[in-house]
Amino acid sequence: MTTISRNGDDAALGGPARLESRIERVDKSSPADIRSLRWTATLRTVSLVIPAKNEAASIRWVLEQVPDCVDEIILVDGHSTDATIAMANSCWPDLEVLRQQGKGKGDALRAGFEAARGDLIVMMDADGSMTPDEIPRFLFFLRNGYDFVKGSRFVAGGGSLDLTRVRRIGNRALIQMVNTLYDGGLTDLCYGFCAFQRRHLQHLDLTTSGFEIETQLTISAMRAGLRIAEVPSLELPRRHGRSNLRTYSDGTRVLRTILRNHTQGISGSAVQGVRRWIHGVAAT
Ligand SMILES: Nc1nc2c(ncn2[C@@H]2O[C@H](COP(=O)(O)OP(=O)(O)OP(=O)(O)O)[C@@H](O)[C@H]2O)c(=O)[nH]1
Ligand SMILES: [Mg+2]
Repeated sequence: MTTISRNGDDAALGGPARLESRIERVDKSSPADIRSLRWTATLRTVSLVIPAKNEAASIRWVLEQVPDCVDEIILVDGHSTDATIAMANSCWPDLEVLRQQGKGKGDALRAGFEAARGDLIVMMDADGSMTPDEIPRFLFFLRNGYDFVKGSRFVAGGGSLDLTRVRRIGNRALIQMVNTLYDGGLTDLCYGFCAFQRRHLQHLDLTTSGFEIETQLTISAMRAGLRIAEVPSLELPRRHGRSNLRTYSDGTRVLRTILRNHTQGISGSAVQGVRRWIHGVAAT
């Protein structure tokens, strides 16, 4: 379990103040203005969670483009040794910074989700590979009946200028596996631009610490019966610095996440049988 340390109290950060201001607006609306009251009530507040590890050179580019529809930004810093936090604080005054106690992108995201207060949570990377301009697309679906919205690089309108050939092949194989085992119709899997209704967080039952968190999120959403949408997203190359992803070991963790959770039907029994055989009877 991750412990969270916030850099200052809520009032000093001004984060909740922004959320409350919307609630106040609703309370003070005149009864005559019932239509606008209904409209405001359906807006719902938005938290943006950004995991960042040594992204000082990119974070300004990201934060400067965050659209007004975002009410709260939570940056989860992964023991950065550069000026990530200072740079982020300088360009978004209301920013909330969590200093991650554990390790890994998944651990960071779980800490950020726990701290988020918005009704809708959006997650995106800090390296400039995802464009905040796309956030309203995700929110549109969440505000129109969907529970979980995934960015996809492989639907019309999406794309990637970043994927290497090996990662593209690996991602495709893993998507195929998920679609077969979980009877899904996904077009993308290992991509960290997603959004969901915060009230479903408890059903997602997130436990992983590394890059496999995106896979666990998606599989958990499918198993929980959430209404899922995919929206086109363009992945750009990271703007500066080095990737934290290790293609083969992180790919293996994704594979294990897919197999660990598959327990349905004949193929589920077979997968769990093989897992028990490899790990001994104690496999869970
Ligand atoms: N807080 C935190 N953030 C992390 C950690 N590892 C990665 N991140 C962030 O998670 C996001 C995705 O990580 P990347 O290293 O860009 O991984 P990737 O996008 O698969 O790799 P590239 O395509 O090469 O950029 C970035 O914003 C990282 O800064 C971590 O251990 N802690
Ligand atoms: Mg990246």
